[in-house]
Amino acid sequence: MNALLIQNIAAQIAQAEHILLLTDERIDGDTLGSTMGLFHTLTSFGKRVDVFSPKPLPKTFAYLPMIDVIRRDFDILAQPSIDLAIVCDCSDGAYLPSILAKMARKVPLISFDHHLTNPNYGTTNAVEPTAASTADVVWRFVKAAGYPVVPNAAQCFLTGIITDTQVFFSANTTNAAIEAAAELVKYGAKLQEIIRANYVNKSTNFLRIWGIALERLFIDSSFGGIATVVTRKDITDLGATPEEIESIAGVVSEFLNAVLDETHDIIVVYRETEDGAVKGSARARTKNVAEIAERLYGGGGHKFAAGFKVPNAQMEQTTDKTWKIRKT
Ligand SMILES: [Mn+2]
Repeated sequence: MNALLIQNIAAQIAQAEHILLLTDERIDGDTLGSTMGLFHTLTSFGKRVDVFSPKPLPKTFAYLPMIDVIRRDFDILAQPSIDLAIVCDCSDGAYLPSILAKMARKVPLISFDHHLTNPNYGTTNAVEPTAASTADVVWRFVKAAGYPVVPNAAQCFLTGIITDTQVFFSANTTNAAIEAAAELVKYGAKLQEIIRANYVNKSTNFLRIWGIALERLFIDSSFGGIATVVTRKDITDLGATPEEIESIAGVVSEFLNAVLDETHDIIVVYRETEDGAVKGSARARTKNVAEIAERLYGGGGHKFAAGFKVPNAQMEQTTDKTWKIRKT
């Protein structure tokens, strides 16, 4: 982010009377961490700020300070006093037109992001594709703008960095992210609390589902990779909570993508859902799984992280070690 852009954004914030912060619709630690970090920073010097999220928040993030200020009712959008909107970690802006249409008037939109594919939909765009997380983009802006740094903001920004790099484990980890993390700890962020909430602290049911998923790994010729299955029976047998079920496919596929040896480029996790469908979560290191998910099942997503849903379907074990989707 160059000095001119920093000045431009700081000037818009200085002039604003009432700021609306928006999370992405794909709720994760980075969109929540960068948004709430900005909330704590701006309110610390007296700015009037409201925060909107289009989706419910997982319990995992209950440790983020004042997370309850995030609201989902459209009433907050309609406040005529809002004169500036800021969105964090929203790669495509796809959900924004329907949200912005509910506002009392058209206001400038600042977008902080780190996705290479961001089409610069904001009126001002602070997009750094080389950054490991949006949180460290926002953090560098906060420092450069000379804003006060409160411990609550530090905790939120560090959450974005830690979750988007999987504790500096993933390939997108940068020196800048590691340096930012060290600074944020000095400003009062609690690294252990973030790791505990996001990476350990799993229920025994959750771990048993992991066990089943690991046991069932098979070669999946449809995706040309390795895959596993979580059935409805597994879930009812174990009495897992809806939140554990919702997160399992993403968590297992991220983990396997990280730990599998080089011979496996693609990993797919199939999960039977309550509504009688099969949902899939695919990850890859070099191949375009979004393209495969779209071709096979009309799915989509990012090149290395895609999903799909097949309605009226279940998983069928075809041989000892392989499974396929069967329409019901
Ligand atoms: Mn991110």
